[in-house]
Amino acid sequence: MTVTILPAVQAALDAGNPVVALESTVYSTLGLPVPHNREVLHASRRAIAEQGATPALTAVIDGVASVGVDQDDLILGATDKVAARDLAVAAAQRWSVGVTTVGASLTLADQAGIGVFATGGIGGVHRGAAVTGDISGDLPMLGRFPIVTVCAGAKAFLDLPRTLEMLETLGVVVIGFGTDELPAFTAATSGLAVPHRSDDPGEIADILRHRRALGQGGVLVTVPPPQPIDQDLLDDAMDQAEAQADEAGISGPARTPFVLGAIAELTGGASVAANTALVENNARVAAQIAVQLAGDPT
Ligand code: PSU
Ligand code: MN
Repeated sequence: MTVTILPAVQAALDAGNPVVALESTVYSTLGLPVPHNREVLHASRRAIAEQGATPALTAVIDGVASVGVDQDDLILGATDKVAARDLAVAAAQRWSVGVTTVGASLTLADQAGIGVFATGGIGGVHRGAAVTGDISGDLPMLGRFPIVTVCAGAKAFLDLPRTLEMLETLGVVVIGFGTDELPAFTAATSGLAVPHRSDDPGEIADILRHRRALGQGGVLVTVPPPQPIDQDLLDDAMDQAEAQADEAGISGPARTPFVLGAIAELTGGASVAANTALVENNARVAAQIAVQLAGDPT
């Protein structure tokens, strides 16, 4: 499958300049409501550029896997979610617009030779996975590709202890950036310890260099959200949102967008404000790491 790279992104890669890949599901209405999705897409790009790096939004457009997309309106209104497992189908069937998950974006970023990727929260092991088997396809892709993924942990409506266990099994390095505890997406902490801590983007770039030399896969950098929401409000909303999803019989790839939407409604938009702030913040941290990766080892 061919991957098309935007000229500005290709030029940065050719020159050895820092590049940060971005997923696109979070910027579509599957991730965030209008108009917040547009605002945060612009803010993420700006945050990356301010650090001296080039943003590369990934998506499938007219069946072409693209690294560096500037047709924002297509992304913002998209409703077709493309996981890593869907990429080949989206290409063969020439889907008009497919927004990429973390796993699909990592796959495309690796094809393009990009070493740093930013998202909001990764997919993980869902609550009740022992019965439903619902474990995000993001996790094996994090283990597979030698890329630094910057996130705010995993969404707190997931089963976070099991998500950490699965990351351990898959051999993903999990790092707290400025924290000893795993952030829980819009919540400041999960009460779970992170296996490693690093507060230094240069050191994180070095960790990726060593991973590559060993032929090993991904590094997950978890950053506390800058505007966490009230824990009790969130806990109630999550429980209700999960119950609504069960009642409506929502499973598979539709589950995460459904639960995110329900939480946004139940928290009166508080979750959206927290979500947009952390997406932009993660883009900034990712750019700082990309700048270090483009330079010399520390
Ligand atoms: N974080 C958000 N909104 C999102 C997602 C993450 O704030 O929409 C998306 C990401 O693209 C992630 C995907 O890769 O949800 C995981 O979906 P699933 O649980 O179906 O694997
Ligand atoms: Mn799933």
